[in-house]
Amino acid sequence: MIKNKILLDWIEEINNLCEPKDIIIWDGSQALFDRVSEDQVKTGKAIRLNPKKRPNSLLYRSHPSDVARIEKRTFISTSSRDTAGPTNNWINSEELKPIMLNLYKGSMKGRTMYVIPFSMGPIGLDMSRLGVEITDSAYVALNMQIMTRTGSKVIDLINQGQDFVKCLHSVGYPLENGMEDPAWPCAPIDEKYISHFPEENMIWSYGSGYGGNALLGKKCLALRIASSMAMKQGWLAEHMLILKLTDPSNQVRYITGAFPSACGKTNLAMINPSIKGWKAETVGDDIAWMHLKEDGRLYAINPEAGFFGVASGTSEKSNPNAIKTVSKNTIFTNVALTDDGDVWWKDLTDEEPDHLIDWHGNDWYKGDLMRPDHPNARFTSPLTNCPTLAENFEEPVPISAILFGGRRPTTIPLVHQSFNFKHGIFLGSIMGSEITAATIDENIGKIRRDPFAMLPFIGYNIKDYINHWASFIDKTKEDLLPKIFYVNWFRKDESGFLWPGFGDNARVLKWILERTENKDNFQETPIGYVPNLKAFDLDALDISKNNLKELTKVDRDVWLDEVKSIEKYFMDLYGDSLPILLKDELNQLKVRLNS
Ligand code: GTP
Ligand code: SPV
Ligand code: MN
Repeated sequence: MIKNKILLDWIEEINNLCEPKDIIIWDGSQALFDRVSEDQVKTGKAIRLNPKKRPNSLLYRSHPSDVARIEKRTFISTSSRDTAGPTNNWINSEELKPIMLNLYKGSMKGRTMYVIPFSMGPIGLDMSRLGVEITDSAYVALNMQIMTRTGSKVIDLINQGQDFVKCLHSVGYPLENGMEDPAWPCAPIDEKYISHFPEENMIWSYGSGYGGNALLGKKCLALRIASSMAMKQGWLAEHMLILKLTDPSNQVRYITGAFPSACGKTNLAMINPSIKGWKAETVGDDIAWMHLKEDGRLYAINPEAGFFGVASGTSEKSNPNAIKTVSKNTIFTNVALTDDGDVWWKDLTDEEPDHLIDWHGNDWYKGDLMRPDHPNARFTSPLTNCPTLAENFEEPVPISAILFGGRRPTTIPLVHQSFNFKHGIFLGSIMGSEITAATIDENIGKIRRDPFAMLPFIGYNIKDYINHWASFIDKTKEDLLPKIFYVNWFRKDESGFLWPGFGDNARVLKWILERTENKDNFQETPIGYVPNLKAFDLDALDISKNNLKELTKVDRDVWLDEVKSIEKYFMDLYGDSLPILLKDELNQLKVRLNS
């Protein structure tokens, strides 16, 4: 039972503002989950998949305009533009609030309002943070149950006086008397707002029901609001996977990896190493919260309780552990439906089925030009479904290496190590990647810089973000900090990817862990240390000599062009406030390339 006055008052306030027909306090029980799921199926919002094929699983089809995060309608709202900085859309909070309050007025008419108390991170852990999402979307409630720890234990902590982030969400489709409810209600694009108020630790989302726009514990709280809290409190909230690696001598180490959306975090987090004697286990696939502990090392937790993963491309061949993870208790969004009540997406099987119902709900036949699934179709599954989940997945784990990466068809080698932590921050700051379908954008496929894979997720000024990363150098010993690497599984030539990727990425991980122990397995180049191929595990690897050479080559002319592009990027983004660290590192890179 909720006793906390702040929470009770807030529920009352939102009830009066949004005028829902009734209220459900989310208790996190399976019984409630089942009851709401059943109701969703009965009212035609969701399809229950064939329980013999996919037990306890649902399929949702979104509105065609509501298929991904929408960055141009995502705002950091504060009292001054400078706190949000150049990477965020900013609106003055005093200006935005009346606009949004007007939208929220009566916005839940005819709908149930769900009050969902949740914990990001294990309930009660000092590194965890609490939130309460009020939403009029059952889809959101069901997904939050999988993605976060919800229910009465969280209410107990709030009753004891623990702070929580107020997260308000409405699909923005009030049902005035007798109106029919569409399968996926949402508001037109210009009425959508995904707004963050870091000065008040508050989130207001309106008009979208999709993933990162609506499951407010995820990108909104665990990255945008948390990154701003982390800056003030001396920790890091990052868009990173967390992986546990055990080598043939049974030594256990942990790494994190920041790759932009749809660039391989879930895949690496569930890797089946192709090299003998190595074991990989999953801790997290999207977000890492990292704190320095008394021993001077950086420890990470996964604040989430589930996976919200990209379906497309996931197959028994590319990611068998994800295939097992989605075998039951899973919510699918925008995948295709098979004739026997199961799901299908591009590349799930080599052979396309003869007939499907596509993500719009229309017939689809083999050979049709339009694909039957959306490229950003997703699965929502509990962490505990994952066969490679580490048994200690709820403990903070010490990080030995941080990987940055992205989709770069040229220029960036398969892997290189930074000379030190400071240089590593520079590598994070210049990351770039092809834009993917994880966000609604006309420029899919074009390269954009995505520093630390956090471009759409830093909740404050990026210059302060860089300086915050730099502050860790003074807080502990360089030796104790994770070593920083830049990886690129996506180098291409005319015939496609140069590197086989997936399970073979373990070869790169092995090299990386050897580097953390200063093994002599490298060659020095102007951009950092790259593998010495004589000391790189090529055992039973099917790859041409030429591809390997290409993957580890650092071409000075190409890099001098890259430097020009970085200089322009830094100038456009930071202008006069380029952090000194970045200025220094760029100068040193130029010197090394010209010597
Ligand atoms: P978000 O959930 O959006 O943050 O994405 P993510 O970073 O977790 O990406 P994910 O692992 O879901 O991979 C996205 C796409 O990249 C999928 O289609 C994968 O098949 C593909 N992919 C992942 N790893 C590799 C790799 O090593 N090589 C190649 N060629 N493709 C990969
Ligand atoms: C991403 O886009 O990085 C995702 C999916 O993980 S979403 O939750 O929609 O942000
Ligand atoms: Mn992500």
